[in-house]
Amino acid sequence: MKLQDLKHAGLRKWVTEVAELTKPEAIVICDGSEAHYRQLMDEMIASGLATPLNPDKKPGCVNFLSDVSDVARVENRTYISSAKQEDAGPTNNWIDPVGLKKTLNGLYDGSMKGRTMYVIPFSMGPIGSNIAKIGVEITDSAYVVTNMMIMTRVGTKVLDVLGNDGYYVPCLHSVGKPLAEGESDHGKWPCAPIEKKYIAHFPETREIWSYGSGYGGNALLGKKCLALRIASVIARDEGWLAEHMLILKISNPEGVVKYVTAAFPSACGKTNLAMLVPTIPGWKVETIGDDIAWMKFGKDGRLYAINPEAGFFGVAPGTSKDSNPNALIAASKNTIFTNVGLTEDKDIWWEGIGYDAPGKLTDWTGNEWVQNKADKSQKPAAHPNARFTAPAAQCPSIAPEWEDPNGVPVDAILFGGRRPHTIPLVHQARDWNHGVFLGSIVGSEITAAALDLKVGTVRRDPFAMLPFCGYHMGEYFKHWIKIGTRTTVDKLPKIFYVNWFRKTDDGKWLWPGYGENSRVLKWVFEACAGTAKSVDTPIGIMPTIDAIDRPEGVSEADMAELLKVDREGWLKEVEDVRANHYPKFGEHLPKELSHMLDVLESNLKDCCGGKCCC
Ligand code: GTP
Ligand code: SPV
Ligand code: MN
Repeated sequence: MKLQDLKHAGLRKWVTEVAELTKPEAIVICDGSEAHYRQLMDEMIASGLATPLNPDKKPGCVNFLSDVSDVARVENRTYISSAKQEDAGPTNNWIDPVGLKKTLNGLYDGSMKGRTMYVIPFSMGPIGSNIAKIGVEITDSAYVVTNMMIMTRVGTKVLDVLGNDGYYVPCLHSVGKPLAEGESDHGKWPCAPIEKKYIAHFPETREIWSYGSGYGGNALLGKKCLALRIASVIARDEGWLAEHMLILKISNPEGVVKYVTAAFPSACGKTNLAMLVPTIPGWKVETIGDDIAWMKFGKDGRLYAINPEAGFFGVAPGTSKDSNPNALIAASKNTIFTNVGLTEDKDIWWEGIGYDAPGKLTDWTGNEWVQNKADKSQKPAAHPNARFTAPAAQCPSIAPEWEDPNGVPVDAILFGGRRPHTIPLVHQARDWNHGVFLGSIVGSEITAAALDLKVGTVRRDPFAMLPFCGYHMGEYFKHWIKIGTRTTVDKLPKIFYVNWFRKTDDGKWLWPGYGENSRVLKWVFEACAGTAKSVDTPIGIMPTIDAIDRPEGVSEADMAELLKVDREGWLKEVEDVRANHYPKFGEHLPKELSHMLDVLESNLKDCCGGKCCC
C-alpha cells in the first residue's frame, strides 16, 4: 500500500509532514499481514539484527540483543508535557511543550535518513469495538513494527475503521540513528545515547513523540504511552479508569467465576499472577490480560475491564516450567525474545529458567558465557529485564472471553509490590475509599524494568502508576475517589493489598509465591462471596490464621508472621507517608486520603485499647 492510497486526508498530511522532516529513504504503510511480518523479520535476520532460533525447538522465534543504553524504560527521559507544569504534577518530568517540540523537531530533522519509515495503524482493544482506541505509529524501526504486530491489532482493517476522517492518536517514533549513504547497522542495535532519548507525551493534544530508544515501553507506543499515559487523561475526562493491571478469571470447584484485576509495579508479578496454575485442587485461573486494564461502568453499574493489548511483553528471567508454564508455552513459537542468553544450538536460556545452562552460551552482550555457579558475582547471561513478545492467543490459560468488547465484570482489585517487611500477605480494605488509600501508599522495591533507578530500594509507586500517570497524581487519586461515588456500594469491586515478597531476616522468601498465590486468591474469592474467615484489625480486614491453607514449607509460625499486623512497621509507614509522600501532592491530595491516614494512625495507636490482634 502506498501513501497515496491512504483515504484519510488528515493521516496522509501528517505522514507527509513527518516524512519531509525525518527524510526517510522509503515509506511503507503496514497492512498487518503475516507476509509483511515475515519479510521484515527476514530483513532483520539478514542484516544481523535478529538471530533466528532453532526451528525444531523454537519455531518462528528470534532473539535481539539491544544496546546497553536501551534495555528498559528510561524514566528520567520520559516527559508529560502539558501546557501547565502544575497539570503534570510532582511525580512527572515536565518540559514546556513549545520548547520540547522545538528540541524534538531539531532531533527528528533527518533522523530517518537511510531508513524506511513505517506507518503502523493499530487498535488498542478489538478492532471496531466501541471501547477500542486507534493509534497510528510512525517509526523507522522494523523491530518496533514486528513487536507492535504481536502486541496490538495492526493493519488495513484498522484503516477501514478509521475511514476518511476518524480519530487516531498520532504516535511518532524514531530510533534517532540516521544512516549515511551506504552505511548499515551492521547488526548493531540502533538508538541514540541516553541524554538524547525523549519519551514525550502531550496530554492536551493527545500526541506521543518518542526519540532515541527502540526498546519496549519507550518505543512500542500503544502500550505505556497510549494505553496508560494518554488513556489515563482520556479516562479522567470521560469517567473511567486506565490502569497498570492484569485481569484474571478465577473459578472455584463448583464453577462459580470471579474476575480480579491487580496493579503491581513493573516486574512485580502481574504476568505470573495472570497465568497462575493453582496448587489447590479444583480451582482454575484463566488469563484476560497481563499488564493493562481499561475499566468502564456497564449499564448494570458494575465496573467492566478489558485488556487493550493482543500480546505479552513479559519478563523472561525467573520464568520456568515451575513458576509460569503458561508463559513458557505462549513463548514457545512465533515469539520475539530480546536480550536473552542463547545456547550453541540456538535455544534460549536465562537465569531462573529451571535448569543449568547447557554448555557455552552467548550472553545478552553478545559475548561467550559459561555458567559458574561458584562465582556469585558472575554477570547474568540474560539481562534482568530481558523480555519475550508473545501472542496472547498462544497462551494455554487464555480465557475464551479475553477479547469480549464488553469486558468482564470486576469483583476484586488487588494492589501490591515488593515489600520484604511490614506489609502482610493480604489484607482487605474496609470500603472503596480505604482501598483508594491503600493504592495511594503502595511502595515497592525498584526492579530492573527501569534503567535509571537503583534496583532494590523501596519507593512509593501509587497504584503502580508512578511512571505511567499522564497527569497530576493527586488529581488521579481524586478521580479514583469519584469513581467510587458513581455506583452503589454493592456493585463496587472489593479492594485488597497483597505482598508475595516478604523475606526472613536471612533474606529467604517467607512465602513461596507463584502457583501458591492461588491460596490467597481463594481467600479473596471468598471475601467477595461473603464466606471468608476474617478479622478486623487496625490496618483493615485480614484472614484469620487458619483461613488460608498453608503450602508445604510454610510453618504455622511463618503464617503468623505473614499475617501479623506489624504495629511498629506500620507506624513507620504512616510517618513516611505523612512526612514524605502525601506532602508532595499539596492541595491536590483528596481530604478523604489524609483522613484515612489519620484513622490508620489512631487505629494503630489505640490497638491495645481494644481492637488489637497483634
Ligand atoms: P512488567 O511486565 O514489568 O509489568 O512485570 P510484571 O508485573 O508482569 O512481573 P512478572 O510477572 O513478569 O514478574 C517479574 C519477576 O518477578 C519475575 O522474575 C518473576 O519470576 C518474579 N515473580 C513473579 N511472581 C512472583 C512471586 O509470587 N514470588 C516471587 N518471589 N517472585 C515472583
Ligand atoms: C513495565 O515496565 O511495566 C513493562 C515493560 O510492562 S515496558 O513495556 O517496557 O514498559
Ligand atoms: Mn508493566
